[in-house]
Amino acid sequence: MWKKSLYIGMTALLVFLLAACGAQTDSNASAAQQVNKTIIGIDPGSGIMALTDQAKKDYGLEDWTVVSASSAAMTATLKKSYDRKKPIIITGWNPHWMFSRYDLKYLDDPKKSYGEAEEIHTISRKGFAKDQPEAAKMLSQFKWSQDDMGEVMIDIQDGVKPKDAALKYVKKHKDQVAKWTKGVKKSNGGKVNLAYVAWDSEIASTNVAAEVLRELGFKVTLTQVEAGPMWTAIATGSADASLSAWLPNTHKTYAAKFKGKYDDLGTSMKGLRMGLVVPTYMKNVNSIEDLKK
Ligand code: PBE
Repeated sequence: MWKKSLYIGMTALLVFLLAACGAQTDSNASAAQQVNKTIIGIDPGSGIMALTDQAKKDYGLEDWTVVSASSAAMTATLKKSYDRKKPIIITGWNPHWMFSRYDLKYLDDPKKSYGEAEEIHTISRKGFAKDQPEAAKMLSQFKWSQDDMGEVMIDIQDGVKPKDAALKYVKKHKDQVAKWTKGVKKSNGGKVNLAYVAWDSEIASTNVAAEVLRELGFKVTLTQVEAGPMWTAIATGSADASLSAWLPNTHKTYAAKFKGKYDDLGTSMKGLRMGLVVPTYMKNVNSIEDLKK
């Protein structure tokens, strides 16, 4: 009998100890303790996951875990923690609707692991501009701001289908669409296959560009893939173009691997940002360096 109660006692102690070692909500605890040395990441092929690996080395955080999932899973986890004011660290980027929905802050990155002055590029397979010069011209003229993209992203986040959110944007911003389509001749069903990755920013841009091309008479198909396969699809010619290339830093490994096998049609957006992001209620952490404490 005493053996059994000792066993129960030991189990209770173990549970207590495990809980004590786990994530703490005590705001005096270090950020490392509060989140149990865990960062909520996104899809493994994304540039931000590679950059986070680099950040772990740069800041001596080798014993931290970066959970890889998808950007949808990351935002779901963020919402869960945020609603309960629980500590959480995520991999985040601009443009993204999460910054208008939640009060969040980037952790300072004095070692610049996440680079600077990132841009979104539109890339195409070799020969696309020759085969479909009008579509290529429109895609190279497609440029917008973070606020513009935000309109579409927020609608999608509110439950509007990406295609409908894109159509709404295109109808509302006729002047901008006129700039994108300036000098572009209409097509009679020319085919364009756009590859994209399911990041909120790229779901928005790809759907808007697709609707503009459709208005011009193109038959557009969208193919959703992971980051690596997206670059491969462009390099091998199985997709025509993609608005999902983040350069010069985020996708530098892919750009180097496929050098000479794709064309750069230009940038659609500039001044992007990436890094580790926390809710502003996590007051004791402001820099990635604070994670060492
Ligand atoms: N992102 C958004 C991507 C590019 C677009 C920052 C999540 C990445 O490869 O990390």
